[in-house]
Amino acid sequence: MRTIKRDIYRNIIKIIKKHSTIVIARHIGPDPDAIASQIALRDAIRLTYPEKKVYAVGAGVHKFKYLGNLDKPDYNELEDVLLIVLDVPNFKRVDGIEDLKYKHILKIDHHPAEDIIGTVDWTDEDKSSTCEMITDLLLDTKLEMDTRIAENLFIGIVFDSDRFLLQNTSLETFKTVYRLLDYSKIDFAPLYENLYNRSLNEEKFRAYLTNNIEISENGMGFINVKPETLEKFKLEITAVSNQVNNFSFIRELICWMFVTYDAKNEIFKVNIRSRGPVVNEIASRYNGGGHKYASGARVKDYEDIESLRKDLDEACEEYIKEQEK
Ligand SMILES: [Mn+2]
Repeated sequence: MRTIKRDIYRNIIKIIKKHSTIVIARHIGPDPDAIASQIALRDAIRLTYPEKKVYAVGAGVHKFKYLGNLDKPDYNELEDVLLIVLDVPNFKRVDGIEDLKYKHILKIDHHPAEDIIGTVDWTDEDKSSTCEMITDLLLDTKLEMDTRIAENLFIGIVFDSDRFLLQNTSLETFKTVYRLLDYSKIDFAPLYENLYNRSLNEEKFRAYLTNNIEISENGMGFINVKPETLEKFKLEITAVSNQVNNFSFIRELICWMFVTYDAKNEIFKVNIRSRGPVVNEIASRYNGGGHKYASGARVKDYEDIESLRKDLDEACEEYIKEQEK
């Protein structure tokens, strides 16, 4: 295990060293793990190799501006590019690389592998977050880390593990965080402010979800949040995905799906969470995927929503039967 890890680090440093231009991308609809890992790795490479041109690309999200700025390079002027893909396993979900020509891919991700295969590929489903992986990489190689980088990595790990609450948290996660805090000496408690401060409207919206979620006799929760509801609460569509983890410890729920309509792309976005059956295989049948117990899907009509709902309900029913045995 140890030597495998050392090999991967050596290969990662080698491929970074070999390229003078590097573009770092991550998934569409980014969360703090995606953006923080991207910005932290960019800044670490810049710090270690000031002569390299390194860009973090993709659409910015106002809410996560505190993590740092993204770049908008002119792709026509770039040559011999190393594309680093973080926190995403499939090409169709990579943000902002449509017109980019690249030579090699370095992939670092904690999702189950899909169609992206890096020239150098570090995929580890046992990691809580991409930020956990980047933290290990920076601490165990010559790549440098400053306070800002350490803060971003801490935020990414805390977010993706939901404060070490989710099943993706491991002994390794705590070891990595211990090493990160010990090395950087960051003052971490104030960082929660950026991550968790929210408006009263968002809290009222959570109450709305609690009051309106429909729960089947198999413990399958369902709510379709209409655009007019979000309007009423003066919230963005992302408010729904922000709330989906908050339903984790409700006894009556085994699995739940939150539906929103993305008018811009004319598609329904579904957030799925489970504390029973594995759901990413089901999600993958509906243009989605993700982690075993935290997945998403994108579907085009009500028929597919109902069919997904039924599949998840059946998975819950089977799960209950299995538990009773
Ligand atoms: Mn992640």
